[in-house]
Amino acid sequence: MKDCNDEMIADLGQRLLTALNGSSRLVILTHNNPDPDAFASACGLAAVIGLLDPECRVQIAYGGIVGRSENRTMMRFLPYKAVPFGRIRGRDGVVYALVDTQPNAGNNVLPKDKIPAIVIDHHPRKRTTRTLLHETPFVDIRTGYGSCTTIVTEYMQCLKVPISSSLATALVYGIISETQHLGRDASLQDRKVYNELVPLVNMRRLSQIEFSRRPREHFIHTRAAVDNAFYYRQIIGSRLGPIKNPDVVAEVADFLLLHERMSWSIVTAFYKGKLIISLRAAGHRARAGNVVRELLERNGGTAGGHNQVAGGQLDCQGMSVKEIAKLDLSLIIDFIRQVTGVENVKMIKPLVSDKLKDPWVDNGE
Ligand SMILES: [Mn+2]
Repeated sequence: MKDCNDEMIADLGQRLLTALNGSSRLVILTHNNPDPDAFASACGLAAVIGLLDPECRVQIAYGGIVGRSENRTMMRFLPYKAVPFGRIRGRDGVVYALVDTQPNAGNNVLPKDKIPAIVIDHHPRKRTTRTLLHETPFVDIRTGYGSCTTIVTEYMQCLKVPISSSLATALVYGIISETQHLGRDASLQDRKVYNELVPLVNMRRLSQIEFSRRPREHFIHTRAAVDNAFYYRQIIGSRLGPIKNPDVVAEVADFLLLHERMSWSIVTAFYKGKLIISLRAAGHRARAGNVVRELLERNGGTAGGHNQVAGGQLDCQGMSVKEIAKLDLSLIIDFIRQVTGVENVKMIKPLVSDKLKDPWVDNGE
């Protein structure tokens, strides 16, 4: 249990209540295309607010879609319902909390004219988020934490919020999916919280979530990703071209990094007018977040991440398909150059195909 003295508890509860400022409605927003860490953090915060101010109506909402099978299964079993933001009606008088994201980070649907009441996150602050964070009454950003869920769980422990089995299951899945069972970007705090939650978990349910059954599309995506997979020295990657499910990008990046000889994976795809990029690194000190920021910010994109997990996006509005395809390939080459130091990157080799397909010419859909 996190060491909490009475003063700290009173202070944390009071600070959260002060941030809410007596509002009767709170919408907890996750980042777009929410992942388990985002859902679990949102549920944990909902439980905290539920105890601090039972009068306050709390809703959980997100932008984008939930595409990954594990995340869809998880969502079915969450102790609180999470809905697309468009379904939140009557937004007057609503205050907002952001979890696993920050105002103006480019990956959430917080209305442009709103300053959130609460921000809880474990991603580094960005230039774009600083001003709004300054005006946010409650900000807790701990970049040393492997998961945002861990921060919120510590609140529950401090404030003695009861943790049901379904909540514990969500929290543990949030932590283990974000950190690959505490092996990736995890801290001592993540591990401590995990150990305390595990006895409460419904293991059968957790297993159902982690090994969720998949639709046929999953196998189609996997096939396309492998067909398009390339490598250059210790870098593996795949360009997916236009896709319908943005979660596939991160999923494929994780999958490709399973290759025993590779230390980096990069996956790109095009979704809703944006080129999205996912990076994974095998090394604990890879600084993938910095690498992707350097890669994308010089092209006007937004990016962020941790040591081993990172991602970002580039707006392609007004560009032709040909230009986007060219940008897509040049990002890959830039990345390879950045990581290997090779100035003149000549050829990326297909991993299993005879010849690499151009996902922009023929993406099989
Ligand atoms: Mn997270």
